[in-house]
Amino acid sequence: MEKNWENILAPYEQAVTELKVKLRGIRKEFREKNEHVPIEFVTGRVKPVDSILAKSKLRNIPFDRLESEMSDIAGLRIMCQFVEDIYEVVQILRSRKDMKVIVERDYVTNSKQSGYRSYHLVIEYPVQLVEGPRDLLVEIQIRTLAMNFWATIEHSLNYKYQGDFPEEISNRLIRAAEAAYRLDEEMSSIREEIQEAQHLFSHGKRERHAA
Ligand code: 0O2
Repeated sequence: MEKNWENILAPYEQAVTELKVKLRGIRKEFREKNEHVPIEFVTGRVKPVDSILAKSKLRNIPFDRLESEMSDIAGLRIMCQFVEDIYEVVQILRSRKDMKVIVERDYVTNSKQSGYRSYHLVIEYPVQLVEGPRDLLVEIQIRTLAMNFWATIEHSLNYKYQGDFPEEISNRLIRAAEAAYRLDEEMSSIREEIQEAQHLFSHGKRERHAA
């Protein structure tokens, strides 16, 4: 029988929409308190049906176990300026009462062989449906802007080469990952200077607005 994917994915759409609002809310709270904002921007998506099917085939996940075994049908991405912000965001999410962190993978400290770096959380998030509450798995990836730049480029190249990169490209990607790592380190080392400048800039902007 043909599956009604729109109905199946509707709760996941709801989870992504709600979490985007909540995560952007954290950003707003920090800004209003005039403190350094650890979140630069947030994106979210529900995995397209063809990707769900491809992944379930690859991992041998039967349809009736999708909900419990595919943790990234709903996915959020949080981009930060500094590596330190990533850990602050993780701490904030761990302490929230409206979600429960059930898996943590720190690919920031332990990068993948590809050079990929990012902090992954899988959370259990309750959506309120007409028939009652339902706990859904949601994957949250937290990374710096430099890590995001690298992962986005690598992801598109991966799409082209299906993971089978020519050696030249592979080597360049490794070098690019190292450069992104060094960029994060440099930015962290002048973090206080940058934050002070940003504080002065946003303060000035607010005063100009008020005038
Ligand atoms: P897409 O298109 O981003 O959705 P899981 O896949 O979560 O069940 P696994 O493999 O242990 O289990 O998860 P992992 O490695 O913690 O996270 C998988 C996701 O992380 C990927 O999702 C990517 O979004 C991202 N990711 C992991 N490794 C790499 C990498 O080497 N390069 C890039 N660009 N992204 C990576 P999907 O489902 O593969 O794809």
